[in-house]
Amino acid sequence: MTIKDFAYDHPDRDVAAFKRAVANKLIYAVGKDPVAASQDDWLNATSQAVRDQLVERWMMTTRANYAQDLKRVYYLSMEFLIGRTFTNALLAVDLYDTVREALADFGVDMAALSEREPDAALGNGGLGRLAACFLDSMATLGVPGMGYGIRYEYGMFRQRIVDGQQVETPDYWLTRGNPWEFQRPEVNYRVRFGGHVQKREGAGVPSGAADWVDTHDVLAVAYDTIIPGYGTQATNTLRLWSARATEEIDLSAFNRGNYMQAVESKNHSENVSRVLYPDDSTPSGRELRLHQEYFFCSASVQDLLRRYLRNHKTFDQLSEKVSIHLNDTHPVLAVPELMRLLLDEHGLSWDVAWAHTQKVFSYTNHTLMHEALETWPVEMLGRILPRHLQIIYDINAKFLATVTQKVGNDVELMRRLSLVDETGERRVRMAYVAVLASHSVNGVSGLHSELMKQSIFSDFAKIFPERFNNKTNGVTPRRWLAQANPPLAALLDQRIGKGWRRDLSQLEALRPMAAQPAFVRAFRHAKRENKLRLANWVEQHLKIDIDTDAMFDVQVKRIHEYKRQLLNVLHVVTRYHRILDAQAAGTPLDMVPRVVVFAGKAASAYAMAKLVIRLINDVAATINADARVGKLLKVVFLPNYSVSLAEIIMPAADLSEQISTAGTEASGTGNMKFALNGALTIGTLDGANVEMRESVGPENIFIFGNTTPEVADIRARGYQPREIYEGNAELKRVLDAIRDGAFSPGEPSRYQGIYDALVNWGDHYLLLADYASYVAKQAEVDALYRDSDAWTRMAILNVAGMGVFSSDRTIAQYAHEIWHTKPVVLG
Ligand code: 4GP
Repeated sequence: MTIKDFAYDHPDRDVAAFKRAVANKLIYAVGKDPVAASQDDWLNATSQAVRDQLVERWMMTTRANYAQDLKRVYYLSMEFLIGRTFTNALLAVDLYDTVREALADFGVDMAALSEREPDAALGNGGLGRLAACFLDSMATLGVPGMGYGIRYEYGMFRQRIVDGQQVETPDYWLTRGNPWEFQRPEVNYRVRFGGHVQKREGAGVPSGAADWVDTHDVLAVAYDTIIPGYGTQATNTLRLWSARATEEIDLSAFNRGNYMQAVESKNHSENVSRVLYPDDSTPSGRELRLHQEYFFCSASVQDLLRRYLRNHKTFDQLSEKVSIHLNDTHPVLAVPELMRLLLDEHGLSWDVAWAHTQKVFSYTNHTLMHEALETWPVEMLGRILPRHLQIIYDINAKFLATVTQKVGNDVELMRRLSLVDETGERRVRMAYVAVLASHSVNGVSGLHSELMKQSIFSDFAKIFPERFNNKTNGVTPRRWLAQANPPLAALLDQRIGKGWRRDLSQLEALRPMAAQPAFVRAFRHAKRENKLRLANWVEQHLKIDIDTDAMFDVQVKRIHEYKRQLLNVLHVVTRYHRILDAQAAGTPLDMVPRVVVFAGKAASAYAMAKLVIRLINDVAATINADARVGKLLKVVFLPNYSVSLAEIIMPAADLSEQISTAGTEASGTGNMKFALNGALTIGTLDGANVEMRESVGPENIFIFGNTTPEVADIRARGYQPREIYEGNAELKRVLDAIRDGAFSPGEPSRYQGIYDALVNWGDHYLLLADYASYVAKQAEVDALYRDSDAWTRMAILNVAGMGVFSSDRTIAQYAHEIWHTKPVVLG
């Protein structure tokens, strides 16, 4: 029986049929009379009708995966920053116009509907968004796989700006239900915590097996979302786990009439999947986080073993059929969990289990920041996951023994290599567990992968040089060009055809068009439409009027000191002073008008990042209210940065700010999205900026600042930011203005801390060292912008050079070089 035998008639591209499908959903699934239906009801009904189009493909793909017994990739990630699904799904099934017309016939505006869909913000930043782009590319390339993560009820917090300051509010994104997910109550696993370990003894018991007893258990219940591929029938699944209490309520308490206590323990268990940790590159020492990590690792590993065992009687073929990819260290507990299951539940010997483990796992590192490298106190691990701590100890002991065998007893080396950091409170270094257990360890840009080998993993890179490799990040052209930028997408379709959506290297064909005046005009026209769209958003939400002729100079990303939003602010204030000086002197000022746009969230506990947000808002308020400035300079901070807001911002940018201290940004992906949408980049030689420069040509990108070796050199020589401050009058004036309350007259000392951090406390990220070269480069940017044809030609060449930054290219490399998977064949 094929799935088609059961499938009901497809509306395909037939508007009347789709109208019937939507009306059916509205009446029978949502339970609403069309005359009484709200916008949200229509969105819900339409989403379900669109989802139906995906289900058949999904079942076909799943059947084919089983029939072909293909190797599957399990992508384990604490974060999937998906954003909205509706438009993405419409484009995938090629029903965009059909659905728009069908809804229009009902008097419903599809654009307004799609704006009502909440973002699935199950991630903090780059790492989570990368995971979402990867799912899209894996489906599109037919890589049999599955994303595993947590179904947080509260996603990334919503950011409001109140009196210039970030205020966090909870993001309960499921208020109106989620039409895209399928709850699978029958797919559930017991996840255990606490208790203690008993050695298992007796004849036939493999050495090392143990029993973990007296645990508190939580159930992990699966929720599945279909991930459609583009231009293919292939789909994948994102399986997210939600926590349920194992016992609905505590019956004895209930019988004693203590209702509150009865539900309390249930609530406690279910807290595990309640909320996403709003941290980015900061450690979170909270026990709940450890529970979350183990919760989803355990459920995922149990689930994938169950699937494997459906088709296989022994574990001999495990590594031929299963790849488990660790998206950073958050899922590393999957390593001792797999070992535990193989040893204790399936009776394998240690050596066999460990050999499987090493063949199955691979790991991506996303940051070199020392403070972001996860470690767990031995005491906490031992209390919450006693069996896993034992297993980690055993892995460590065996590893150190083999090293000793090779190099002799080098105590210092052992101390550095040990999975347990013994300095101070003993802690397990999760990144080391990942490196040791994986056959592949990759960074996310050429520069980062090199630095990773030289810094955090230098000892391991000497022992296992063959494990380390690079996979430069990419972004999906479906969401970040086709969906986000309809005017440019339409222009590309007309000039180079539609194939770029699945093969982004086709953008190369644009190169000669940079010399064609008609194309240059059309390209500029598309940019203008996008700028208008953003200007409307700003007018609507912030009541600020921005000029679309001005250069849109944009920096949007998480707020973090290393990303140096503050350096951007120093430049803004420099321009402000220049405008005031010219006004005062009555001299004409030939300055390119700019709208400087910021957006991004600060981790809720990161005081300095929050202070930077406040400064940006204070500077914006001062400059925007200063009549002397006029149209020359506007500053806007767009609140609540999100995937859906990024889709409006990226296409509208003229200039993309990628200005992190060299050696700190692992890759960046925003840098790619901007350039793909025709913005020029001003940036340091950091992360993937380095490869972008190669790809678009050094003459088509504005690179400034100290390089990674220069940064190291400056630090080694004893960096003295105060000398730079004293020696640069313009910079000094900017910093003094910030320090003295020019932007915070009601509280003049508000930004003393920022001044001190830069001038007196060492300027850790070398803003002052890069200031002069940044400001000089900005002058070159201005000069080019005055020649709008030259600017647009360069923007076109940037788009033309971005083919290599498709996540399809990245995933093809992962599939070929790390996972060794073959694509599914659909009949
Ligand atoms: C980010 C990195 O900071 C960014 O450079 C990179 O592009 C992105 O991962 C994807 O690889 N890291 C995080 C994190 O988001 O939480 O560490």
